[in-house]
Amino acid sequence: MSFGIISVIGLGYIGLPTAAAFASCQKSVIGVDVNQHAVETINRGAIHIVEPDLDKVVKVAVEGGYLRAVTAPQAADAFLIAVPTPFKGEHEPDMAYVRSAAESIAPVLKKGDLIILESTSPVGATEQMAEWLAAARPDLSFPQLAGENSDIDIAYCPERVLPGQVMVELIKNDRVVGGMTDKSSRRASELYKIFLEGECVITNAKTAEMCKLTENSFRDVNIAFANELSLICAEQGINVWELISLANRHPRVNILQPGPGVGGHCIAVDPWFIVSQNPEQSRLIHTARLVNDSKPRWVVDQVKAAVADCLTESGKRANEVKIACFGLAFKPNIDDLRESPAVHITEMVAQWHVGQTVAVEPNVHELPNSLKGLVELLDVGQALEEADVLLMLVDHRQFKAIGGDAIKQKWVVDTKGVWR
Ligand code: SAJ
Repeated sequence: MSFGIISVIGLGYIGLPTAAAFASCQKSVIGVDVNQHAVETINRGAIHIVEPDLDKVVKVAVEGGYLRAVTAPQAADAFLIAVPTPFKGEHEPDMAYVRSAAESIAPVLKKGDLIILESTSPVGATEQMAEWLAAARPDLSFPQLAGENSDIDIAYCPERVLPGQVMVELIKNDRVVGGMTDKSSRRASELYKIFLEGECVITNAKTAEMCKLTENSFRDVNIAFANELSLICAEQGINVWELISLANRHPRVNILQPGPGVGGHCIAVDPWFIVSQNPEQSRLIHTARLVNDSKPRWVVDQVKAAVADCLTESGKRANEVKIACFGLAFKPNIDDLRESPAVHITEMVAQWHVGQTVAVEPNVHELPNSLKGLVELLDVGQALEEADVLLMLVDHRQFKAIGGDAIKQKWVVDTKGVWR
């Protein structure tokens, strides 16, 4: 059965690009989001998030009449759920948004519909979602009881696009499709093939759920290795970046880069889903999380040591020392400050330091709430001119372009090895 209308629930960093990708293939797409501002913005042909090239695709899709946004679900032939799955309490996954998305589409479901969960989820989430749907619609049959003959098909298909490159990776990356039945998998693959150039690789729902968690945990563990090396190298007086580039010349070694910590809403979150479901078995994954989460505090200690040296050597009083923090985003060349270690470190530094702390972030015009009234936002030139201590937190292209001779300061804490 073909898909006349496709509905995407959740129009954020994943849902909106996905909706736009279907619409740009001349499919009729209904985007649903509880955020009225997002819905109005999209219906004007504009976007409420920052992602290269997304604005153009959304504009064309809306103006062509293929994409429209609404605040409450309407009937469709396929529903893709792309809502957040944060953690709560002791790092347990919070499935409240998925539940409420599932319950919101239940009233408009009809025989023959396909539902795909894309949100990063703990193992078993797709079955759990199917249970919520079945409870809401006892008149329809679902795969957990009716198997291949169910009225509704359900699959899990995780997104795996890299923020900053979403519009390319969405089309090119392979997709893992985990249907609750073979029919569900086949239909989900058929749906993605509308815009996908990568391959659809079919498995079951549980394996697909674990696959997504595995990908991000793999990256977290590897970043933790680099971050741990940076601590060891600091003790040993070895330049960690030189060390890594040398070690990476070995044909089977490929170490990632240390930094101020791991941020964003994926890598710092998803490994906890594995840990919370398998606390006994996931010792390495758990430790990697702790290593990465402890890095910001270590960076702050480095800043305290640099300020102490500055006081001794310059003869200034602490309140006369100005610290400039370069970068607030959670990674280079984006404006996303969510779960950013750079924001957290800047806040800790500013709270500790009695003198002035300033931040430089070329990708934003306004400080996040946690820094308002605490630090001042300066441009690169001013910060280099006025600061006594420099703290490099995010290797944005503008900061990498600063030549070594432009840095006159003696006291530099460089968490990205950019100004070495
Ligand atoms: N980081 C380092 N050192 C590195 C690489 C990254 O410290 O060598 C830090 C970054 O600065 C950042 C954090 O890790 O703070 C995460 O950045 P990232 O670029 O590794 O990943 P995300 O969070 O932008 O996107 C990840 C991707 N997952 C993988 O590469 C396995 C993406 O493909 C996923 O779709 C996304 O998570 C997601 O939504 O789950």
